[in-house]
Amino acid sequence: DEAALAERFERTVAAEERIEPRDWMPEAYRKTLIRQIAQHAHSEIIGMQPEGNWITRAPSLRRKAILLAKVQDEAGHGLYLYSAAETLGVDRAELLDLLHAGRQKYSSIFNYPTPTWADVGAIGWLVDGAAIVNQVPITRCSYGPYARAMVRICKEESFHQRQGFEILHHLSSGTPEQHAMAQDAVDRWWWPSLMMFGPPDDASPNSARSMAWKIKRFSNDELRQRFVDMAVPQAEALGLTLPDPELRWDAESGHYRFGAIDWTEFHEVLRGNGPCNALRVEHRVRAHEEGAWVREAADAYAAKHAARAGA
Ligand code: FAQ
Repeated sequence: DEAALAERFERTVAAEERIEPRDWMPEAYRKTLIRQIAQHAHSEIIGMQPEGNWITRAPSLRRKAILLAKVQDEAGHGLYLYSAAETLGVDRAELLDLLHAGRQKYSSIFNYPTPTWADVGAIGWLVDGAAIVNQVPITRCSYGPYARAMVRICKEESFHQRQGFEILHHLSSGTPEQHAMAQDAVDRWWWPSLMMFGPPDDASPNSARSMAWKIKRFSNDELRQRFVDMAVPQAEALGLTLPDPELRWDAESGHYRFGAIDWTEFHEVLRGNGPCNALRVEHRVRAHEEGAWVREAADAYAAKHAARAGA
């Protein structure tokens, strides 16, 4: 009966074992996972756009090959994640419809523009850096398919982060114009990267339950702090500064203290009013419509095979 199943679920989670697709799970657990995994998948595929903007204009063949591979990796991450969501009983097509209708979210970070080549470096260093800090703990998520997808994704993200760091290092130690371009990109991406971790703990409605279910292992603020502590020495190694006059080492806590985040900006971006929200969704919907013939061809092919097998 339901009470026994619920007890078994609680025991499995408490014992650090995994919940698998065929196991009983509370409806709210399933809904939370679908929400988070879908949002994560949407972020991966919308996240292809800001950097995709530079594929045709990368400054050398080598840079272009690396960037192409990175953007393809993001498409692959999207696919793993949609597949993980499908194990919970939803259809990828359904999730895409919700994204296109603005009824499911994707990460706020991908609503900012990429006007210069240095933005590709800043995204790799800061955005992939933040993604790693957030996602490594998800390799221990209580839901098996999501946890396993994260293992491979994190390996690829750490290559992405290093390529971003290397682009910025190259620019930072180049001509004064190149150095200024790198600094400008870091100035624009720093605060939005801190917002990727989500609202502060006391304004995060989902955290308590997701932590009790071991979907989330650390709070939004804990992970944000971990990211700042990692980024500050890396910025020093790059010879770049972070745009926060209040940033300082606090020996007592063993952490860097940082200034106040502009949560009004975060909420505006979530409401669809960021600099590129409309552009990102329009582009995604257009790509989906232009790809309709591929889906139709695949369906026709599958139907033909099924008919032949039945004959
Ligand atoms: N943007 O109660 P909480 C990548 C929403 S990395 C937009 O704290 P939760 C790699 C949140 O959904 C980016 N919305 O929520 C890459 C909730 O709304 P809802 C993707 C945000 O879930 C790199 C509401 O605010 N990574 O793609 C954001 O417990 C380079 C209240 O928030 C992931 O998705 C935000 N930043 O914690 C690709 C990681 N923050 O749904 C290309 C997995 C919060 O109730 C290029 N996700 N919201 O309407 C998570 O770890 C969690 O979902 C959090 C939010 C931490 C994002």
